[in-house]
Amino acid sequence: MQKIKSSEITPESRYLDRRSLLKAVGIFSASALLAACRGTKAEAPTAEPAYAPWVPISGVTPTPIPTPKAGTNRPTDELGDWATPVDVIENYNNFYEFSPDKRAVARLSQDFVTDPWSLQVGGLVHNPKTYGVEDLVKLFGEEERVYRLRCVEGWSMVIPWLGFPLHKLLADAEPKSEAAFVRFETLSDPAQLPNISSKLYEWPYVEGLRIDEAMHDLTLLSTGLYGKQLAPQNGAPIRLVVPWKYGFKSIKSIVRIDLVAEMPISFWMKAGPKEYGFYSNVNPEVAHPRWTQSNERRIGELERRATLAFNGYAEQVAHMYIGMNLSEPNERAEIGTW
Ligand SMILES: Nc1nc2c(c(=O)[nH]1)N[C@H]1C(S)=C(S)[C@@H](COP(=O)(O)O)O[C@H]1N2
Ligand SMILES: [Mo]
Repeated sequence: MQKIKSSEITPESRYLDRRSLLKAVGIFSASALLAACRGTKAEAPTAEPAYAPWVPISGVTPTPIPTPKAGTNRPTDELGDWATPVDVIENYNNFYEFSPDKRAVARLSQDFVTDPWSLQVGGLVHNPKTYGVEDLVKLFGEEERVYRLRCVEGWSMVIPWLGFPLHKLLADAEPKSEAAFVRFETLSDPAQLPNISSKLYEWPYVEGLRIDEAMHDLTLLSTGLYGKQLAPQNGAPIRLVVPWKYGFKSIKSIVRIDLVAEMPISFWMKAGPKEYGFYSNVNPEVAHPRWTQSNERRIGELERRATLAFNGYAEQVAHMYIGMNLSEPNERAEIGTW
């Protein structure tokens, strides 16, 4: 695997410029300094440049979200936790093609054109096909799945997704026997995605799953949330949801899905090979090099809560990782059958 040094991604001069700029406008908080210093110089860019995850956003104590009253349309997950309110889900987003600023993505993505949209499925399959996104729900149906989303930065939400299991689409494509991984790619249209001009990252956003992970019934292609179509900021018109992995695996606004023989190198593996690995299963035992993963902030709650192994889905998915060294950061060591 080719590793890209952070020095190649972020030239020193650029880094210093950004620092002095931030200093000049007076927004260089202690936490930002910490994240920025570590994130760009010695190491790789971070998924969270603005604040360290154990510090509340902008130093402000978040307003607790009251427990919904009976009769509201907020469902709970299978652990009994309330879904995060829809306006929070739609206004706190990681979507780097628009901006690394989570609170700016909703605004910047308002005019994103998601109709017409085609999804190309190919690679090592017997039945390559290009689908109009409007046909997908007709072909594969739509169901609600209330899943936890745990971002690698240390926050989480509960989201009532609409969608269909990816295995339905894969069955239609008929993977060849050599297909061992699935590679996903986001749209990379510079006219629509302002931040893909950023040289800090290598575009398009790419993600991957091992084929058994992709075939797992929890793995969803999502077309909506809270009973309506996805907003652009949440990855319209179609995005992946893999609830037992860190949120960055759940790639948004997908245009291509390819069955491949080799492990795909993902966007974050390129951006920070020491920090983000292929498997990236939620694991409270393995710290990120710059922060703990043992706990998380459920958006809307004051107290941090313990992070669960495989984000609470261990019973369903842990068997897929038997024989792998899960204590290795990023779980890159491949032992066993793969
Ligand atoms: N194409 C693309 N997909 C992406 C991202 C991104 O920057 N670009 N961010 C990821 C990260 S880090 C997270 S936590 C989730 C956030 O999904 P949400 O905004 O719908 O909650 O999307 C993931 N999918
Ligand atoms: Mo994330």
